[in-house]
This record gives sequence, C-alpha cells and structure tokens, in this order.
Amino acid sequence: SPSDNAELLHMVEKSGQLNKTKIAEGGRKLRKCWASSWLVLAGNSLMFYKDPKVTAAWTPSGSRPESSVDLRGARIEWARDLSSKRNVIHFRTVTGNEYLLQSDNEAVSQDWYQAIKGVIHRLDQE
Ligand code: I3P
Repeated sequence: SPSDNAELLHMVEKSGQLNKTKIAEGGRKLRKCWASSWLVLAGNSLMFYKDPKVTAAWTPSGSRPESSVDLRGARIEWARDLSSKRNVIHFRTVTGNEYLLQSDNEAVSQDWYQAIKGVIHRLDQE
C-alpha cells in the first residue's frame, strides 16, 4: 500500500561524491584513511555508499549503506588544523564519531556544509 511504501522511502536532500575519512569512534582517535565515498543526505541521516548506486530522488531504506550517521545533535564546522587538504568539513555525532569530508572544489564543499548544517538545525528545533 502507499503508506507501506512511505515507510520504506526517504526523501533525498542531496547526494554526491566526496572524499571522506573517519577520525574518531566514540571519542577515540582513529588513523586517517581517506577514500572517495558516495554520500546521501536523507531524513535524519547521512549515509555513505561505496559506489554511486543511489542517484534517484528517493532511496529505499533497504538499500544498505556502508555506514550511516544520525545527524540529530551533531556538530559541524570547517576543519582548520585537522588536515593539509583544503575545503575540509569536520563533523561530530553525539556518540563521538568524527568525520572529515573534503572536495578540491570549494563550491561542492560549501554546498555540502550548508546542506548538512541545515538538517542539523532543523533537528535541533524539533
Ligand atoms: C596520513 C595520510 C593522510 C594525512 C595524514 C597522514 O598518512 O597521508 O592523507 O592527512 O596526516 O598521517 P598515512 O597514509 O601513513 O596514514 P591529510 O591528507 O588530511 O593531511 P595527519 O597525520 O597529519 O593527519
């Protein structure tokens, strides 16, 4: 039924490719490992896929990302001293997982920064 479908679909706000590395897990520092990742921003989540499989406006919740983070209560800022790369976004979840996201294209990084920040702010107000 349509209502069943509604539960299985999340509206995609943004998707695209960025360089990504996780730098902390539960507050514990990790060794950087930069890799290209396909990001999907949908609902309360930022999902990471290996390949750009999910390109449509809607993604089924059954399409399992490699990993996914809950943006509720997350913090985002421009990384200053955390990388030698440029246009680096730093964000941290409430559980103390930290990621760096980067593109050599400044506009691409800016767009992602604004989109993720927008979702975090919306969730803050709920
Ligand atoms: C890291 C790798 C990263 C680099 C990081 C290095 O070395 O070169 O790209 O981060 O710098 O430690 P390895 O491959 O041996 O793990 P940036 O590219 O973000 O600068 P860091 O240790 O100064 O963070």
